[in-house]
Formats: sequence, C-alpha cells, structure tokens
Amino acid sequence: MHSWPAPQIPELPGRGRPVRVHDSTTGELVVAAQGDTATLYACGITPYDATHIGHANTYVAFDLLVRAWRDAGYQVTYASNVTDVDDPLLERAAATGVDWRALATQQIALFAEDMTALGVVPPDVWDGAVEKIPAVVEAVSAMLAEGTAYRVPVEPGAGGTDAGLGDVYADLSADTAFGSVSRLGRDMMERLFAERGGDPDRDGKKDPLDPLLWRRERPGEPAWDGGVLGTGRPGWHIECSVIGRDGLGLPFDVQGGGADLLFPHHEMSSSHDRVLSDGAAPRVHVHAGLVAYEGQKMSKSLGNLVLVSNLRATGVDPMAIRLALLAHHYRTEWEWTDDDLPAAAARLETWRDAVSGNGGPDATAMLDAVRAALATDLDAPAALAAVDAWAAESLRPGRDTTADDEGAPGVVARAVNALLGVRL
Ligand code: 5CA
Ligand code: ZN
Repeated sequence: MHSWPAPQIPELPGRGRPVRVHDSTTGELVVAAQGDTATLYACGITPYDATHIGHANTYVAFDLLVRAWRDAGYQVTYASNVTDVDDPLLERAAATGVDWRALATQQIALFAEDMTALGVVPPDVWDGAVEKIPAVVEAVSAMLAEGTAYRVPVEPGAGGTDAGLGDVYADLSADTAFGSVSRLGRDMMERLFAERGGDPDRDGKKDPLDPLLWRRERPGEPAWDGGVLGTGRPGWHIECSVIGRDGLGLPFDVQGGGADLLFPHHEMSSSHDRVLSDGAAPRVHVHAGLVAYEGQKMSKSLGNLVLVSNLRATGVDPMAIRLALLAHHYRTEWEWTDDDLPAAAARLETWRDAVSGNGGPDATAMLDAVRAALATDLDAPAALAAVDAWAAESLRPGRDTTADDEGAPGVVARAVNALLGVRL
C-alpha cells in the first residue's frame, strides 16, 4: 500500500536525548531503542469510517515518538497495517449497501488525507491485510503443521467446497509466555476477550481464549485461497503479527496502539510472534489513552464521533487540531469538548505571532526543554509549556530586546515543526 507524502522535517541544532517511554507491561519508563536503530509497529485503522479525534490522538502520539527518535539520531523504521478485511468493515458495508472494497478504499484515502493534513510521518511499511494473505496462510499452515494451532469444525453451509476443513485457532497452551504482555488475571482476560471481538463461547475450542487465525469461507463473505487451510480470510491478531514481523523483523522495539489493543490484540499477536519465531516478540508495548466524547469512548461502533475530515471541511486549521491533541499527555484518558479547539487555535496564533518578529529571546533553553519533555515519555503538554514560555517572553510588551537573537524565531519555528509536527 502506498503511504501518504512525508512532511518535511527541518534540521535542528544539537541532538535529542534517548527517549524513555512507558512500558504497558511493567509500568516503567524504558529506553526502547537499542543501538542506532529504532523500530515501531503501530496498529493501523480498520477502514469502515473516517478518522476521529481518538485515532488522530493515537497516531499523533506515535508520530511524536518517531520524531523524537529521529532527533536523537536513530535510524527509524515504522511499520503499520490497514485491517482492510474484517467483520466490522463487512458489516458496515452490508448495512449501507456499499461494496466492502469500495468502502475500504474510500476510507483509506480519507485517512491518508487526514494524516497528511495533521503532519503525521507516514509508515515506511504500510501493508493491508488483504495483500498479506499469502504470508498469513504460510504462518497459519506452519502453526497447524507444528501442532500449535488446530481446526474447529464449521457450521453447515460454511466452508465453501472444503466444508470438512474447519476454522483454525491458535492453541495458547503451546505458548508458556502467554499473558506476559498485559499481565492481566484470567477473569479480566475473559471479559476483555468477549468485549473486544473474541469468541469465548465458540464450540470446539480447547481454551475459550484461543484466538481465531483463519476463518473459513462463509456464504456472502469474501474468501481467498488458503491452500491447506481451505478458502477463507485471516484472523485479526495474526495479521498484525505477520505484518510487524515481515516489516521490521523480530524482535522489534515498540508495539503500539490505543489502550484498547493491549488485550487481547497485542497479547495475542505477541503470542503468535513467539510461537512462529522461536520466542522472539516486540520488546516494549506502548499504549495511548482513549479519547472520550459525550461521556463515552469515542468509537465508530457507538457513533459518538468528532471527525478530523469534518473539522477540516469547516475550515479548522489542522495544526490547531494537532495542538489540541498535544495539549493532553498521550497516556491520559480525556474527553474532547468544545473548548479544546478554540484554546488550541489561540495558542497557535500566539506562537505564530511570536515567531514572526525580527529576532527574539534566545531559544536554546526552550529547545532543550522541549527535547527533555519528549524524552520523558513524550510529555507533549510540558513541551507546549516550554514553547508557551518562550512565546510569552518574546511578546512581552516593553521587554529589553537589545540582547535578542536574530535566529531565535527560526529555531523555535523549526523545533516546533520538527519535534511537535506543528507548522507555524
Ligand atoms: N485495525 C485495528 C488495529 S490492527 C484497529 O483497532 N483499528 S481502529 O480503526 O479501530 O483503531 C485504530 C487505532 O486507533 C488503534 O490503535 C486504536 O486503539 C485507536 N483508537 C480507537 N479508538 C480510539 C479512541 N477513542 N481514543 C484513542 N485511540 C483510539
Ligand atoms: Zn493491530
């Protein structure tokens, strides 16, 4: 899949420091990248509806990580996916009478436009589930052959011309490290699995938590040749496992997404990684807090959405949207309100005023403070405060300008652009 155009990232004086991020497994801040390379897999969208503020918040959070890593001198590789075939997409297409492929294509294009407008650095590897089916078939076939996966009979009418071949599930008992990513108790795992797309009550499974790897053909559903698996389509977790592994190699540094993906999605995809690659899995798991709206998690299924494309269509500057997101630490859970945008737009205007003068207060301390904030678990609010302080001083009426640095406004504008992704 072709990703969207990369924003220009200006050069800055000096270099950022190693970035520490919050590891969802241990709750500790860790330097995830090793040596001089840094690798990130951030889970991509399921393209059945447009990018909302919650998605944008998550992608901007991982964009901060990419930018901070680059500033610290790492060679960064970022991979992501698009879940371009899955139940919610097929259900929405059926409900609205649209071809599922057309719906996906349209929503992927809109997402790419939104990401471009928000200045998000595109993934180096951006793979769709559909285009990776051959690799998924190979992986699931290998698991079956090794006995780490098993078949579950399908209902009458399912299974196309090979009805005897069942759906395929991962056998979690083959992975002694299962549970080590989220470290949740069994009860919590069962609850979240049922809530988040799992099928604990499916007859024939060895363990209610065993996740689907290959879903056999069903009447009216798209299906692909699965070789020994029979016709069907991939399960969700194996999709990200295979795309991450192929895009980055294992182990990679950071597996990321919104907090709703920690369990079961990242627990399961890491389990598949270990089973398929001799125990290798992502090193650190990083999760962004979920954004709420009107009292509940903003979600396509609930329909309580503030869409980036709608805001853009009404003339909102995408940089104000970006600043509204950055005003919240990426790990906090917060609720989008009518006040977020005006506050961000006012800040943007102040910053633009402050960098439009001929010279300004020395920007060295500001740049250092922004770098320090980002290196400490991507603390965007602290970074914004450092820029606010410089802007306030720059605009302070009657201040002594004799020691002004001619290059300071340029340094600030470049720093804000390179590190925060905000074009002034
Ligand atoms: N395709 C899968 C991941 S492989 C998926 O979860 N797609 S999604 O379109 O539902 O979500 C895309 C990303 O946005 C995921 O990282 C998800 O965790 C995140 N996300 C979804 N809703 C919110 C929200 N309300 N706040 C913050 N992030 C969210
Ligand atoms: Zn994923």
